[in-house]
This record gives sequence, C-alpha cells and structure tokens, in this order.
Amino acid sequence: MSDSDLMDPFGRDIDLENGIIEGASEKWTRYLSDMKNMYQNREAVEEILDSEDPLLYEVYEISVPKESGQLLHCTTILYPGKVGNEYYMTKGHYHERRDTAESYLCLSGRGYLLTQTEDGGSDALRMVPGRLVYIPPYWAHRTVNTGDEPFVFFGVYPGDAGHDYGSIEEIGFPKIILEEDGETVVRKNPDYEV
Ligand code: PAN
Ligand code: ZN
Repeated sequence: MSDSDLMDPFGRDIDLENGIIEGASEKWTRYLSDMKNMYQNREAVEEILDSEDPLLYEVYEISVPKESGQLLHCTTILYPGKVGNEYYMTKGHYHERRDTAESYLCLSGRGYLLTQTEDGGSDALRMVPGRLVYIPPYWAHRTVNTGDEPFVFFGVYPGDAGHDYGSIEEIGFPKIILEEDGETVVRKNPDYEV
C-alpha cells in the first residue's frame, strides 16, 4: 500500500439523544411504502397509506470505503408508532457476507432486537439506553421500537458486510412484537415458515 492509499484518522460528533452524526455522513430513510408487505395487518397498512406515508426510520452512516478491514459506523433513529397493533420496525437483513458480525448500542428510547438464523434459530433481546447487543455472524437482525419516543441506536460492522434483504422480504422473522391490552408482547409469527 502506498502512502497515498492511507486514510487519515478522523473524529465525528454523535448526538447521543437524537442519533444525528455531524459531518460527512450519508443519510437514508425508509417510509411505510418501502415495507408495506412486512407488517401483519395489510388492511391497516393500506388504511394508513390512503392518507399519509409515514417516515419509519432514518439511518446516518459515516462514509468509509466498503472494504474488508474497514469498520462502518451508523446510527438508526426508529420512530414510535404502530401498524395495527404491530410496532414500527426496521426491514431487517442478513449481511451479504454471512460471516460478519455487528454490535448495536442503544443510545435512547427502548425497543427490541429480533434475530434469526437460516436453520430456524431465533431470539428477541431488549434494548435500553446503555445496553449493547451483539449480533454474531450468520444472524439476521431487525429492530423494533416498543416505546413512545424515538428509539436510537449506534451500530458498528465490517466494511465489506453488505446487506441482503431478499429472504426477509419473503419470510419475515420467526417472532413479531405487538401491543396487546397496553402490554408489549413477543409472539410467534403465524406467517413464518422456514
Ligand atoms: C443497521 C441497519 C439499520 C436499518 O445499520 O441497516 O438499522 O435497518 P435495515 O437495514 O434492516 O433497514 C445495520 O444492521 N447495518 O448492517
Ligand atoms: Zn446489519
């Protein structure tokens, strides 16, 4: 590697309350229309979309080359809300390179991490401010906002991990998180088949 290939070390400021990363970050957003087939209650989805297309979450990413050896850092701001009685959630994905892990640190709000493996493993872990959750290689991951304020978390993962949304778009996750009688409950996904 020549000297001109070397990156300079850098710092970035992250607002620990709202998750905004200052500086040369990339930002992307997802609306309900981007994941309308992922919620249980399709009628509720259509009803909401008839009048508005709510912003479900935003992701800020610090730009580094998406290469082996690099680390990607991002924050996700997942807004509060429900579709029917199912809480707002991220799409969820496997990493394209299945043997890459990820860590999430909850900064504010509260929620859950849902995980699954291709051979039927699954889990649901609570996330509250200051709690770190580790997603080992081979586990797909989705987050769910079960609170009434934005759920904000910081993530770090390998630069060459990539995102594979395909199978999750088709099969979802084994577990779903609902509000029932004012309580947050983790249920088996009735539509899920391996
Ligand atoms: C996170 C996620 C982010 C949004 O940065 O990409 O929370 O979720 P979806 O990508 O599932 O829409 C991450 O896990 N990166 O690998
Ligand atoms: Zn990931």
